[in-house]
Amino acid sequence: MSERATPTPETDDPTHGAADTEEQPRTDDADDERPPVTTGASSVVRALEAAGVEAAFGVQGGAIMPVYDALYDSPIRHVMMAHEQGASHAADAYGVVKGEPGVCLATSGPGATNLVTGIADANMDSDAVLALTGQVPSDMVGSDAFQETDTIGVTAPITKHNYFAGDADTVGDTVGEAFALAGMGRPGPTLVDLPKDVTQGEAGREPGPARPPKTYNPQMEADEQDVKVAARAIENAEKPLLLFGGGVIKANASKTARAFAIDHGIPVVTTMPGIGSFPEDHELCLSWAGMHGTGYANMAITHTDLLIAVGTRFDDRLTGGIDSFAPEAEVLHIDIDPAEISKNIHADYPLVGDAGRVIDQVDTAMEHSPDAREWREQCGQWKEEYPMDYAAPSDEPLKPQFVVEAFDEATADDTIVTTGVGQHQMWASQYWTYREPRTWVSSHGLGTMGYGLPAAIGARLAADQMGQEDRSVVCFDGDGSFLMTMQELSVAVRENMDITVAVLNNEYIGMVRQWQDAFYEGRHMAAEYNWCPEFDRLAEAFGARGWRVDDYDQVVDAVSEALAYDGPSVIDFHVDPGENVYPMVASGAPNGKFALSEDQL
Ligand SMILES: Cc1ncc(C[n+]2csc(CCOP(=O)(O)OP(=O)(O)O)c2C)c(N)n1
Repeated sequence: MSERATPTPETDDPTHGAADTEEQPRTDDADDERPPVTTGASSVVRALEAAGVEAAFGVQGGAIMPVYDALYDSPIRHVMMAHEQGASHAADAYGVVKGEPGVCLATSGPGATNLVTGIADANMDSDAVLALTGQVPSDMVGSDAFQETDTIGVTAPITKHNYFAGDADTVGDTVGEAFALAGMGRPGPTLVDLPKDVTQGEAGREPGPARPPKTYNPQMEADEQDVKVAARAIENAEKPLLLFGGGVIKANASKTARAFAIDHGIPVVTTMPGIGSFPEDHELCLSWAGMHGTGYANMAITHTDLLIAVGTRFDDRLTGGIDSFAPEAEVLHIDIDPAEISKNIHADYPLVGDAGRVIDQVDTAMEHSPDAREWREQCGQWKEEYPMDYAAPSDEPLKPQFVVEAFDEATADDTIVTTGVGQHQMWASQYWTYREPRTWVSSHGLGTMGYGLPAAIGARLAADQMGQEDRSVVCFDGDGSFLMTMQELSVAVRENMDITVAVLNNEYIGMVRQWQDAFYEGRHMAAEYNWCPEFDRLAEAFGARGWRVDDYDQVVDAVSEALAYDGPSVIDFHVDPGENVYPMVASGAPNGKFALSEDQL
């Protein structure tokens, strides 16, 4: 949530960012080497370069061709995706991993509408993405021209801001502004719609540096008086609980947040997007709370007397019933977006500002830590009482949780995990121990099936560009989710990307089947695939490596062979179709009423 576009995430320096590109002027020599800006399209590309953009994901087409033509001369690495949805998810994940806005491109009409799911996804998760869309020439707008869609109208509700470019000379400035805005303050997707006459039109000037609009000045520090009052509340709390949301990671504030929790001995739960902000193997960590969060995180939320929430929008998957959320607690809410304060959950102590800076302010204002020894012991007891485990009887099929654990065991702590949406996503978040920010890359707010594979492509490129070629990228996918975007495997093969896809194949759209069993008397309407392709053979047909695994004794070898293969690989794990995700808090129920089996729902 800080001003950023940082080349190295987790610097905990919220002052650098896109707006600072002005501080790094190019040398005259470098200027001389570049062809002059002659068209709107070359100005667009020059603006991207000036903002430090190193990669873009997209699909060609008539109205965006001038921009692609200008990219021909650019060092920006363009990854041609199979589908524009894949481009938007890849850009999103690239941005998450790299800590700067990801860029995607599409032509007008269907190209732009295919981007929409990824833009909406980025918007829900406050991920910084810049989308550039071609548009029919300005004088044809409104005429139902070939491939004309009102992209501005369609994307207005799902972007932080969007722009209709009107002038070849200034279009580069607009693109720079959109890039800076996407990454600054509370991040989000921005879009610039580029009519063909504007990108083809003559331009004679270099775009200026990427700068957010002058009117956009997010508050970085909280009011000092409010901070003092909040500090007293923390000192006096008997059962304080930190709730770290995705905003902690976006603000590059994980180090600061960790130090605060540890110095003051305050237990931590995270939201799902906040996974990785605090090491899950730390004794203070209760992992994530909410619908499928841990029993102990949900118990802590239920009994805390002061919930210190940082960078979260209190999504309903976290809160369950609003009225029953954290019933014994006062709420201290730190967020950079004032619109989030008391939107869903009333904040007794609202602190608006950048997560890292405000935590620092509160820390400085605190005269002593709360006396939370008994509370910490209580949280520890809940961990023992409600452990995350699963039964794996030998007469039942392979359990998906075992596969997740096997991958976690076989990979380093900095491994990046991406997922589709469904049961597999929940197991990937429950049975993997996340220790670092920006290692958990998933679709939270929108819940977009198909996010996993294109996200793995974006994550892979980001890691490679950061010089982390040895880092593993693992995508846990469902059979249903994989079927939605698996064509992007062609991209991974073409670009020789080292990613491993683990399909937790239950031959169901399993999360729907679980809900049908729990809430619709087991009527499996449109939830069962009575036929599924052989994903290992399909992978081989794409030019990737493929394995099929049915039994426990095949898991370890397949995992290590797939990880060792330097290129895209797919393991089709045939897992127990009847396995369910627990714990589960039913929609709208109190967090403390989590079920551990179907009969408790
Ligand atoms: C694009 C999209 N369509 C529909 C849904 C509704 N939905 C949520 S989970 C789910 C099942 C996912 O099935 P699969 O990917 O096989 O994963 P599983 O639950 O079996 O692990 C569906 C259909 C969704 N989240 N996204």
